[in-house]
Amino acid sequence: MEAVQTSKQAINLENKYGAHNYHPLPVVLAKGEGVYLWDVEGKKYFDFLSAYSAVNQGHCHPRIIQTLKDQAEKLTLTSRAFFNDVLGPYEKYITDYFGFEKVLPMNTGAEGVETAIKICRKWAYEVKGIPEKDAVIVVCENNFHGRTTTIISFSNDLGARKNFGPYTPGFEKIAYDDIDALATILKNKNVAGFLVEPIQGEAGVYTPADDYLSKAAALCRENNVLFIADEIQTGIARTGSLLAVCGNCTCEGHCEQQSTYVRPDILILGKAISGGVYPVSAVLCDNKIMDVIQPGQHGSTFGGNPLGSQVAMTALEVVRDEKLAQNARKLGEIFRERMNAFIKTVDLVKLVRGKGLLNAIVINDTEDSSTAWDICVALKENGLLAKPTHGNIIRFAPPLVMTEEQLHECCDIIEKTIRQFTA
Ligand code: IF1
Repeated sequence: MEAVQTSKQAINLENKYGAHNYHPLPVVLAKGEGVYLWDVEGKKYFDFLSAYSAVNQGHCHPRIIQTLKDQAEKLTLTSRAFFNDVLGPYEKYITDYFGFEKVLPMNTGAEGVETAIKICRKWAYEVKGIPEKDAVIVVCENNFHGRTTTIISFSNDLGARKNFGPYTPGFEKIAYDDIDALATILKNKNVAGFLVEPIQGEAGVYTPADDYLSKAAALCRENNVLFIADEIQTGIARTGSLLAVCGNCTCEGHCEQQSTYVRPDILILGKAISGGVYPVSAVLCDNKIMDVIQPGQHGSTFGGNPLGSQVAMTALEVVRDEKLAQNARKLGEIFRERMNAFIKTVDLVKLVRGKGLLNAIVINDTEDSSTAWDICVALKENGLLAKPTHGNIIRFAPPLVMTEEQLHECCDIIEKTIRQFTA
């Protein structure tokens, strides 16, 4: 294998031999540890993206890596044609951890969402009694749930869906954070489920009204519709509680008695469930829903493999042991306080919004301007890595293991960099 000696070499190889399905920031990373990343030339950066909230536990967390190494030397994959000695204990662990009766283990987030869609539809026909092929799943405008053909069928992001048709039918879109719109569409008795992000990440970190999720879940219950929470990006302590649907709870575990907890009928997890070390996703629900899936009706080669299952258990232990939800809550409040104070001093930034350590700033420029991108390139030069979501919005999502001192250092870098554009 040709090891790269320089960043330029790596970029050239990717340009020549790789599909151009991304436009990365011009930095080539070679090492990660905790909140830090190093490029090929040895320059050190703060990571303020966390691989889109997949490395909440920090890069190469020693406990997770050790688990990976130990299991990798024993057994990595059996397929589900046979049992293995890790999957059962993992399934018990994760269902206890999140308070559901069953889990269907998959690999990527999109597979988790596809799995939830299939379970919802099958439940609609076999339990709710909707006529076959008539099930409707309600989604929100500006959603992001992955990039498979069915999922982009209900996206309104042109870049994600153009020329990938014909599209999968059976989805209706409503405005996000609009309870009346949901109440109206639920008059359609063929609605089987409501698939929603507790905070819309890719759309630009849109946090809904405090009572949106609880009212939405209540409407779903009243209409015998499944409330499906996509916590692939907002889950695993990112927003300052174990799940974004936990509301303002700061416990490290999962507690149903918490007053603001909005229990989904189907919970979809991914990304940081494995600490960014191995692709693991999970779909959790109770028997009355999960039991519509019988042998031979759904699965995947790597789903529930012993390596990913072992890694996920350690990654979830780390969230609890290191109180990452509480740290995310505390640091998130400090971050937004500093950004709000800073925004008062510059015209270039309109606002900061977010929850826990999932935040974004909105640049005071047109959607199609390159300012947000240019700021991210300058941030890189100043030792901090972040990337715009859409147009003029920059997402800030550091690993949840960050210390208060490191956060202040990062805020100093962000403020200094943005001032370079206002001089
Ligand atoms: C990309 C961001 C995008 C997700 C939610 C499901 C998935 C994602 C709420 C699918 C994945 C990733 C995908 C990556 C960029 C990133 C992302 F919001 F996190 F920034 F695109 F919107 N549900 N999000 O956020 O999970 O199949 O990727 O494991 O595709 O560019 P996946």
